[in-house]
Amino acid sequence: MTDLQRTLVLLKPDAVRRGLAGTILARYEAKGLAAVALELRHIDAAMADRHYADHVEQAWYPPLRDYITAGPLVAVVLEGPTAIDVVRLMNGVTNSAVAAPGTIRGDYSLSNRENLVHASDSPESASREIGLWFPNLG
Ligand code: FUP
Repeated sequence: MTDLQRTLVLLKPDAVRRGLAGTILARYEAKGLAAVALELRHIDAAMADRHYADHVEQAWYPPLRDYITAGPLVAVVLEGPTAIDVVRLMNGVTNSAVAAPGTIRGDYSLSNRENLVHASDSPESASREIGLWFPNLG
């Protein structure tokens, strides 16, 4: 299938802390996406800086770094047809307070920072992020 894609998804520390990791992963699976790599990780500041390389200069980055390193998260590579856009649609917009009901952020979060999930936003980002998180994935 020519539109088969992989995307890097993080079930961020608030998702794990709140016991929502399984619920969120189940939604992706029910949609038809397959996990091809999955790992519980507690990352340090250096890894956070690599993952959020595009954001490290933002004023809101230091609290974001504190949050993403505060506890374990689940890193997942999901695969399926047009997976990159599908997962972004399922996640909803960044600010959970205005994310549409029916999306993961819209259903389970009110926060602009603690918004439960990350997903690659383009094929280039997916390639970079999958290489960063799962360097041995074939
Ligand atoms: P998204 O692609 O929806 O995950 O959002 P961005 O890449 O724009 O931002 C990455 C993360 O930075 C968001 F998930 C939450 C955090 N963020 C803030 O903490 N404050 C902001 O004003 C914007 C984003």
